[in-house]
Amino acid sequence: MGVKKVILILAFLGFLYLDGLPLCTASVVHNYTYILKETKFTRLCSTKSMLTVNGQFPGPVLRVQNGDTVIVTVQNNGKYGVTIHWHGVKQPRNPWSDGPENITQCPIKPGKKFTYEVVFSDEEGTLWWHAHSDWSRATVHGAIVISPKNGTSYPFPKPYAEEVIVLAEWFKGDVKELIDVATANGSDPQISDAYTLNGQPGYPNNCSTTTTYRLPVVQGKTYLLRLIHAGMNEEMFFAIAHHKLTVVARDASYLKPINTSYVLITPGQTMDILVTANQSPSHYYIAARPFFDSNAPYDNSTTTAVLQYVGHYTPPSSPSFPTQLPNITDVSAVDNFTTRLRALASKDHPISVPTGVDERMFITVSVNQLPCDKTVCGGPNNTMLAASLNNISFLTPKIDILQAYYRNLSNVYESNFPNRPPSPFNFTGDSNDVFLLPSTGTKAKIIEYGKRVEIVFQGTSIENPENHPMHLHGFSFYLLGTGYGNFNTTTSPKTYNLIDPPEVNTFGVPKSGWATIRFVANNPGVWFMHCHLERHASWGMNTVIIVKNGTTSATSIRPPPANLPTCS
Ligand SMILES: *[C@@H]1O[C@H](CO)[C@@H](O)[C@H](O)[C@H]1NC(C)=O
Ligand SMILES: *[C@@H]1O[C@H](CO)[C@@H](O)[C@H](O)[C@H]1NC(C)=O
Ligand SMILES: *[C@@H]1O[C@H](CO)[C@@H](O)[C@H](O)[C@H]1NC(C)=O
Ligand SMILES: *[C@@H]1O[C@H](CO)[C@@H](O)[C@H](O)[C@H]1NC(C)=O
Ligand SMILES: *[C@@H]1O[C@H](CO)[C@@H](O)[C@H](O)[C@H]1NC(C)=O
Ligand SMILES: *[C@@H]1O[C@H](CO)[C@@H](O)[C@H](O)[C@H]1NC(C)=O
Ligand SMILES: *[C@@H]1O[C@H](CO)[C@@H](O)[C@H](O)[C@H]1NC(C)=O
Ligand SMILES: *[C@@H]1O[C@H](CO)[C@@H](O)[C@H](O)[C@H]1NC(C)=O
Ligand SMILES: *[C@@H]1O[C@H](CO)[C@@H](O)[C@H](O)[C@H]1NC(C)=O
Ligand SMILES: *[C@@H]1O[C@H](CO)[C@@H](O)[C@H](O)[C@H]1NC(C)=O
Ligand SMILES: *[C@@H]1O[C@H](CO)[C@@H](O)[C@H](O)[C@H]1NC(C)=O
Ligand SMILES: *[C@@H]1O[C@H](CO)[C@@H](O)[C@H](O)[C@H]1NC(C)=O
Ligand SMILES: [Cu+2]
Repeated sequence: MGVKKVILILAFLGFLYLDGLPLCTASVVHNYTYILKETKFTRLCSTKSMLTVNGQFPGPVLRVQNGDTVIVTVQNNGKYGVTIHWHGVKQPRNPWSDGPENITQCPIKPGKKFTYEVVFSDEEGTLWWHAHSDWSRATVHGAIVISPKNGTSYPFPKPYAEEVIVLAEWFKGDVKELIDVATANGSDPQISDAYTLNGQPGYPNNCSTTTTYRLPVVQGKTYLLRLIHAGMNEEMFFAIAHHKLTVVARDASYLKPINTSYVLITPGQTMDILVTANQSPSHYYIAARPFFDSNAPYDNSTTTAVLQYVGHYTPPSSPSFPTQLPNITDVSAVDNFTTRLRALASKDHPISVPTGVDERMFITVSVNQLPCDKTVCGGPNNTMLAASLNNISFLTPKIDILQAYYRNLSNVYESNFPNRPPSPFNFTGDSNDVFLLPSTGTKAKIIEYGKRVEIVFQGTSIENPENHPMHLHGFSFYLLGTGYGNFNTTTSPKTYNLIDPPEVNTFGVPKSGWATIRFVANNPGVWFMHCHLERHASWGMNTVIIVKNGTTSATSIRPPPANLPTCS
């Protein structure tokens, strides 16, 4: 997982002198070059060509310090148009470099390039980058490591070493073909053939035992694992045999340390985890397997790596497996972990939860069916599977919404995404026939700059209830609470954590339950909001939040960069 750092320069050589002491106000700019290209990889005994960045899977690691800026020139030498998203980077005033296809830019066409300016502000910990076009992120993704600023340190003892761990999903076939076929047919897409940990399926997958990823550790030392879930369609449990984990950050925001024997991570999320090599020198399996609790098809396999103590000893013929790794349908294991998350909320890492609310939204999150647009479709009862927010299944436009908004183009999107579903119903009851059929459209929600926004996401039992990891670009936000059943405006808010809620960018809306987030709309721009299960995003479980300019240039969208990809 080598870093392909091309050049490192100081951007501003502005030093302030105060009583003769130089106060460094410099911000550092890093230049990276990403070449998108088809590369051959062999996994599970078969070889395929797939889209990669710089020929690597997972892709290169972006390494920055808190507050830096990264210039990434993406040259597309692949076969189709692609965009790149910097997941969890807020990009203040700079939606132009956010990435989602036809939301903030049109795709970078084969043979063309585009230069992203990735602006870090207060993020610290681990994030990741990934392609944001169709399902190309399956193979085009990598870590972003954000270290503390000079003169500051982690809010925990400095680990001896750190390691990035990327979970992903391996499809033997061509990912673009399989999603194109499923989309045209309205059917469930094919499931993956294995999960990978740092690019390797590991034992017990076929042809994987000798190539298993190995993490060498020195007995007595503490390691910082930067865990990223880059997988497509399933949440996952993760554990290490005989070792305790201490979770210290999520989505590049610090937590009160959580001691646990396993974690649950959804696609899109990142977690910083301390692990001390305090067992007898041996080999131990690191393992991840899905959490899945619905009728949809899913990959039920397990991926492993080996935590391998250095030194002279006789290794076991087979490393021990983490018996504490919860079973696939263990909902209580999910809740026991996710409800423990609390922001660190210290003097050095303060939080500021909005106490009031100016804009209140209630958004239902549903899987639906649309009528078949041909003779035979692959969805249930000859329909096409769909998904919606507030009963609107999102249609991706052919011109990016950011450009349409900035240049005032009509007929690209509508500004009427509603604050409520069309009519109330028993969301988590027997409602299958009520809102099975959604409406379709490209509707955005417009929010005034500076408003305090609260969104309650309500899972429904339409078609196929399951847990939905929702993600909003351009922000991190406070997760105030979650619960099962219908959100109750009287009783549910009484359970909110307004003291130290975790600050996140992706959170699970429990199956047939609700989740509430709060944030200040202080980042002008066009920001995609969607389920991070890729099949639901493909079916339309998306919308767009447009935050208007404030009253000053410092609170307004920056001018567009040169050479934005053209739409056609
Ligand atoms: C932080 O320290 C590194 C290494 O000395 C230096 O290259 C970098 O410019 C410093 N960053 C800032 C913002 O001063
Ligand atoms: C880094 O990239 C920026 C933007 O493309 C460019 O202006 C600058 O010259 C590059 N720096 C170096 C040292 O190449
Ligand atoms: C390994 O391959 C065999 C033969 O194709 C297959 O039956 C088996 O399910 C595979 N095992 C795994 C773990 O994928
Ligand atoms: C995984 O799913 C396959 C196919 O549905 C099934 O045959 C197998 O028993 C399942 N394995 C586990 C461990 O649940
Ligand atoms: C998983 O299920 C199996 C079989 O029901 C059980 O023996 C095992 O204890 C369970 N594991 C956990 C971690 O709950
Ligand atoms: C979850 O926590 C409850 C209460 O502490 C406990 O009874 C249950 O066994 C836990 N479940 C798992 C899977 O750890
Ligand atoms: C679409 O789904 C139908 C019904 O399941 C099936 O007969 C047909 O083969 C599918 N077509 C494709 C291209 O997958
Ligand atoms: C298919 O249609 C029948 C009859 O309307 C209905 O009873 C059944 O629930 C439907 N199945 C699904 C999966 O929607
Ligand atoms: C909604 O449906 C659930 C599940 O069927 C039921 O338990 C609950 O009582 C219903 N709520 C209302 C208000 O009808
Ligand atoms: C909300 O909870 C209160 C108190 O339990 C109950 O009286 C009320 O009926 C609930 N509201 C709805 C819409 O279910
Ligand atoms: C927002 O402010 C910028 C900078 O002043 C300006 O160029 C732009 O036209 C304004 N309006 C929109 C919709 O971005
Ligand atoms: C995005 O727009 C381009 C035209 O600029 C179009 O070719 C492409 O299919 C669109 N992407 C999606 C996902 O609709
Ligand atoms: Cu979803």
